[in-house]
Amino acid sequence: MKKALICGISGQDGAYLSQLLLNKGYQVIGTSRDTKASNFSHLDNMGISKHIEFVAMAINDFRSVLNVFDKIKPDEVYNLAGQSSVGLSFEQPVETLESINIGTLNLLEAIRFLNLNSRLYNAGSSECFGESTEQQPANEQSCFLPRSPYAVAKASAHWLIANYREAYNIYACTGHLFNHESPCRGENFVTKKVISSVVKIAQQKQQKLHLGNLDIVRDWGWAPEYVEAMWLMLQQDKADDYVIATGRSVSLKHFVQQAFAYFNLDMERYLVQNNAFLRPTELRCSYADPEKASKLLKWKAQYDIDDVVKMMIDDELK
Ligand code: GDR
Repeated sequence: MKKALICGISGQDGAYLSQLLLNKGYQVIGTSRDTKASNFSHLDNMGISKHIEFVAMAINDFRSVLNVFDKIKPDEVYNLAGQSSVGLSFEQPVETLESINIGTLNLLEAIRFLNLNSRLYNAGSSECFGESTEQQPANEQSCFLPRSPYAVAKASAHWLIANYREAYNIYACTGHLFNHESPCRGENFVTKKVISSVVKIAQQKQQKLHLGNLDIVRDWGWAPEYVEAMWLMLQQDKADDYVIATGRSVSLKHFVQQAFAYFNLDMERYLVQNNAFLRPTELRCSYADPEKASKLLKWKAQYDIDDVVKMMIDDELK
């Protein structure tokens, strides 16, 4: 039985990836900094916690990473750990760089030091590319122009993966996933905030929805299918980096409009633009070209943003 180690298992992607790997017959081992204090509610709700072995690991502590790798000797490692909020990275820049950069380096060093054959997936981000346009969407050849501490850290981690792959022949990949959403998203991300607020407004439990910049444009996809791309990256003959996205970008305004339209409500009556939610620097437009994944991984998104809005609302109403 193949062993998969999911570093940072408690979030949205950790939950869907665990489900996918268990269905494929893997032994799944999940890490979090403190397994006793962590919240594994997504895994509990999916009814899969009992099939997962949880181990405590602080990704920014080499001794801790080395111990876990030495004990488990995983076939596949998925690095989903570290800061995941772009907004929070402006408030916690040091923690962001430490958890993402030192964290990724510790995983690579553990594989190198123990001379393991583990294959490593590293969660990159569309944020690395900075601004892109419909005419020139970001792909694997695009240069990086990060615009937040989070994006700077993810760009640096990308190069660590690329360097260790070349220098030590480690099978390591970065997946630059564009925004991917689901009912398991935390409320600190805009899609979940919008969906749960619009549902409350429709049920007359909330008056207004406060948001920052409504003109931002993102490629929003469906998280449960994005984890399949992570797995596929580790099943190839050669390790490589990939952009994962739907190929369709829309504005936040469009997203919000769709959510209110579900209940036949007029967005303008409830929406408040609030500067408290603006970021010091903002990535305005993000467009993706996911052609390489389609050609080499045979992966293509089945759902786009309009499906995502509907599926998130349907779940919220359950
Ligand atoms: P993002 O996701 O920063 O793209 O990173 P988020 O949902 O936080 O923001 C998306 C865009 O919406 C704007 N926005 C608001 N955002 C939040 N959170 N709350 C608001 O009230 C609000 N109003 C407007 C933001 O400014 C931003 O432009 C996500 C994360 O999952 C990263 O980990 C991942 O790498 C990238 O997507 C791809």
